[in-house]
Amino acid sequence: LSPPALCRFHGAMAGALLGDCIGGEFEGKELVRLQDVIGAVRALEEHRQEEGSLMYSDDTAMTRCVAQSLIIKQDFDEIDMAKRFAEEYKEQPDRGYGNGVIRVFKKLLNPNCNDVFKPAREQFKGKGSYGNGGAMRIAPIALAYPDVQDVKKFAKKNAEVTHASSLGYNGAILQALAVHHALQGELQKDNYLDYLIGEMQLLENDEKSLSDARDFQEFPYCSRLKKMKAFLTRRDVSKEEVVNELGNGIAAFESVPTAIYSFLRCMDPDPEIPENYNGLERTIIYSISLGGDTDTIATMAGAIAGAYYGKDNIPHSWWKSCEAYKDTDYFGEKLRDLYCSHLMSS
Ligand code: R7I
Ligand code: MG
Ligand code: MG
Repeated sequence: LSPPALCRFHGAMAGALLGDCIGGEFEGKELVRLQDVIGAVRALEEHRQEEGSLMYSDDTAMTRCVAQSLIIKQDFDEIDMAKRFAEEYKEQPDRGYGNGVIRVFKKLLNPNCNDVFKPAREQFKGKGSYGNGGAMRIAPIALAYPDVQDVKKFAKKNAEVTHASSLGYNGAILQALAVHHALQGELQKDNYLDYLIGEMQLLENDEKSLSDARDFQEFPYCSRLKKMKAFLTRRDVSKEEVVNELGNGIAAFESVPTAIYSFLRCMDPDPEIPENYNGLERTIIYSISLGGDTDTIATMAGAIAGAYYGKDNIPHSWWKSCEAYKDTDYFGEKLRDLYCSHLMSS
């Protein structure tokens, strides 16, 4: 068995960074015009933005922690992971973190904390967070493990350091599977979705998932993945429909499916997006144009598209505009080394 090409690992890390940095400007706006997003990327193409000047947010700050921990420990280590998240927050608290998760970091920073999963379990009156913070940072897990069972297991554990609600960590598992599968090569939309639906059906039928979902709707992930399948058979799906049916919010179930949809939809040209943009560029532009939690939806869509299309499809001018852009090559290379070493030992 041979590992995926290096350009896919580079692409996933760079795509995630682009989504966060370019999407950041639009975060929280409900109405984003496609023309404004295209205007923003044109500014990068025309070098109207200084090198490295688009700042990344908590999405990337945490993704970098995940990558660094995996690379240094050469495996998943929840204690090291939790420590990195908390230290990173302490050093740069103004990256735009969610309001709730800050309490987790503060508890993790207490030297008496000896169970790194406990602070997350105490969030939101013991229900745990359903925010998308577990999913937004998960790409490095998908890049480090060739075995899908490992991807699922460690995506869940990684998310559980901050997100104890199954609605939160199931989103992280779904996003990790979406990246992991896109990394493997050519894909057919229907098969890809059927595979994800199959995996989520198993997860969403466990007791805790059924009970956590009761406050919202039944099978929040599977129901959206199925809607998505119907959307993909139509050419006229409007932005309003996507936002209403799939969501564009800060909850994991209202953003992870939307990121996956953006990637799949943008495999085909879009009459409203100029033809000179490739599938990866289209994915970033489209996912931001949906408004809402734009940095996070675009970082997740960007990671999937980057894993699929590879770094050759990432425009140099976009990439170079992002803060710490050079690091994505380092992370991609080291994570692929780890992927290969796991492949050899299996
Ligand atoms: O999930 P999280 O890390 O936030 C990530 C988001 C991304 O958009 C980033 O770009 C950044 O902007 O933040 O942080 P949490 O604080 O765990 O969850 C985010 C928000 O979701 C919380 O601040 C709450 O508003 C909401 N939320 C909940 N509200 C009520 N009850 C999450 N879980 C609950 C809940 O159980
Ligand atoms: Mg953010
Ligand atoms: Mg966000």
